[in-house]
Amino acid sequence: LIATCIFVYGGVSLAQVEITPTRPEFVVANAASRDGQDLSGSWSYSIDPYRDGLYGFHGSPSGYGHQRFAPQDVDIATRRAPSALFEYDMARSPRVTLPSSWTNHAPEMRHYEGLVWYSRTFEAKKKRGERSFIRVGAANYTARVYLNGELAGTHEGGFTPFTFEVTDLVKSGENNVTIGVDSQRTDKSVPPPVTDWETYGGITRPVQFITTPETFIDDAWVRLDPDNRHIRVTVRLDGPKAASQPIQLSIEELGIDLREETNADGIWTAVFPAPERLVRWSPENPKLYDVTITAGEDDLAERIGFRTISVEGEDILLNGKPVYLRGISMHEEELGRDPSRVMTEAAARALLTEIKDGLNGNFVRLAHYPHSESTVRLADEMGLLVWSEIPVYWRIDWEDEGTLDAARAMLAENILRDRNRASVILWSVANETPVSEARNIFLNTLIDDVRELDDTRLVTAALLTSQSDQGDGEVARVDDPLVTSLDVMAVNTYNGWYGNVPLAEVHEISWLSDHGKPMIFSEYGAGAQAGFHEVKNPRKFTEEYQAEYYRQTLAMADRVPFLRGMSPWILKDFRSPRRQHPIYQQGWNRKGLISETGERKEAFDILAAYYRTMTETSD
Ligand code: GCB
Repeated sequence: LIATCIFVYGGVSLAQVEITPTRPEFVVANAASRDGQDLSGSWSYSIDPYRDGLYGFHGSPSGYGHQRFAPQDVDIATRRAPSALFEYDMARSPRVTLPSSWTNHAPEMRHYEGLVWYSRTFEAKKKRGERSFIRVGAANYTARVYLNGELAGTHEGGFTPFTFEVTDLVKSGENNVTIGVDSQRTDKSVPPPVTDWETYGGITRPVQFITTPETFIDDAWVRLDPDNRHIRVTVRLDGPKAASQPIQLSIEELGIDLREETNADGIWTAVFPAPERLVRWSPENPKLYDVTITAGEDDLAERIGFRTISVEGEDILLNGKPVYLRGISMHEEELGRDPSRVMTEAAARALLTEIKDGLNGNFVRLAHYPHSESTVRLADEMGLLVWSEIPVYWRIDWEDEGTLDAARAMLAENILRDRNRASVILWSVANETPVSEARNIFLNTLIDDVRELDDTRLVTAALLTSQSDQGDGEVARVDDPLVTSLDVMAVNTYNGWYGNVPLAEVHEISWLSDHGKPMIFSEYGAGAQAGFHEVKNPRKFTEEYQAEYYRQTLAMADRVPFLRGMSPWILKDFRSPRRQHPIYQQGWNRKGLISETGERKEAFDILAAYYRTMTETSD
């Protein structure tokens, strides 16, 4: 299936872009359910701003390096050889609880961008015929994983999981795992160094030591076919006995029990009629079924919802019926004055409940990068439709092959992790990227990847629009050439906050599109400091200004004939180093409808009432 094509632009033949998506070596579907150990907990850490652990003097090889020794060895070595020189000692370094970003390990690490070493030990017992892996849920931005001093693998990308096999490195007894995490990005990274959110370097999701049988179910995808009448299954085994292996799929509640065999590549695909009594998953009834797959010595349990999502003309259809996306955007940042991007299930539940019950929403945009798997699983369970995106944000190096490879890898890791989640309806490939030929090629490659990895969902990207007043009032046009490749047009629009249109006139803006596709407002928003009020002639950052901004924008939205949903910016105030107004911002982007501690601002009720009316009229 490997096809290549040559893109030529600006007179230069840029590169051969491989069409086959960059798949991770291991998917490890439902990794949290795997045997092994959760290595969350106490780790020692040491900062390494000059990357001495990687390179020695004048860039020579690293010598001992932080990763070479188990924590206790440094002390033992210097006792034995008093002249030995170590300028770190992981055993006596401070300890922190992982997962966590290092923003709050110590005050001086608040804005640290660079390398940090983490180390801990764990006990293991080697068994014949068993494989072992280290899996990291997310480490921002690059990571190097060592087991017992040996490099197990490296990874780029701060928001998607990665798994390295350590079967040959692990030993019975005590093992040392050391992870070097480097948050520094360059102009070739995804995202680039400048964004509008806190970097949160560190290991922000669980680290697991996983054991599996020699041949195991690496990937299993069970979904309702877009025809709404069949269930499709794709399972991939990994290991020496992957080929021609008996395999079984059961969904007891539906009386489904299939037994077949994998093909010569260890893959099993099946299509069978969906039973009459299959209940379709929806926000109103987020029905999940227990699905079990068994192959040889391995089995995998999943909870899966079945639904279709499609587009017909300017409508988005959920299970064949038009749906309006009553949403909001959110960052992965928990409530509280000192967040560290560790989204526990409870923390995610607190935020998603504000959307579902507080705002009467049915949709969340998980911006601007893949959020944790447990958040998406919670959306499945609670009944919230999800927009999932990768951090192709603002100014990416569109012409760099390494950058494209990094983005493609993130996309594949994200889709393969979450394509069993009924809640996810939209894969987004970019946010607010300036139009150019090179950018279009880059993003179209990603769009092709999505369609190859998952043909059951919609593709979108958050775009910018052009806007002008040629005597007939302000008119906004969706004229980004990327629209032709997308299923759903999404635009970010900030009239009344950024730009020159006076707030009082925002409701008069007209929208034009001749694409015949549905559009959603992927962002609009205004900042307000919770508790800052000015009733008469309110200025920016008052709750009243933000509330009026919502009134105006919603009145504008009512006049857009092809608008099928929105995810305003944003549920909660979030940390952003760009936002340093000493009174109103103090390092926080204040466009939240709730403050960082959960206080609702006036605009919250305006959006909640708007969405409530929509549910009443659609019932
Ligand atoms: C945007 C960006 C978002 C920013 C927001 C803002 O258009 O997509 O990441 O945080 O504007 O607040 O300016």
